[in-house]
Amino acid sequence: MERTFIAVKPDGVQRGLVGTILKKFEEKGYKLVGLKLLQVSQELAQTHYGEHKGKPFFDGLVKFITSGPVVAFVVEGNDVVVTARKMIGATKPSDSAIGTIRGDYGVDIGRNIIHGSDSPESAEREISLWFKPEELTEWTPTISTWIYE
Ligand code: DAT
Ligand code: MG
Repeated sequence: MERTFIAVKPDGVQRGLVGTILKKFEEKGYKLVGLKLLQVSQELAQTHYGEHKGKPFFDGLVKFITSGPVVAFVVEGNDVVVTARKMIGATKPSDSAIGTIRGDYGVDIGRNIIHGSDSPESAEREISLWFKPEELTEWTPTISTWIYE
């Protein structure tokens, strides 16, 4: 089973979208294995977005992600990395299909509500960056046999 890292960014938390977003992942059938609300440090923000260091939007991105609480979570399921990205939508909200999280709730690329890992390798890196192993919980949802054949 694959896992991915999701974060509701400060704009999503401020706008009261945490429950709505969690509900989408729960209703899809993915298993929640880690969840926390935190104030992101400069160091965590810069490491998390390390691939964008040097780009014109980097400083603003770090300032934004550290500007208020973030809700970080890990979900598990078949092909969850690529499917979560589809649920999230394109980086630029105006390119995101209606029905996706960014397509439904976002307007500006710099306030696009949510982060999701872009590959299984990124997911592994981001999960271990944001969560200690003991913060992730192994459990079997009783509905598993109605989600998977
Ligand atoms: P994604 O979050 O879809 O993986 P990304 O990794 O390319 O997108 O960029 C990380 C975040 O940085 C993105 O969610 C919003 C911000 N960002 C990206 N490109 C930007 C741009 N051209 N101007 C402003 N912010 C940008
Ligand atoms: Mg990215």
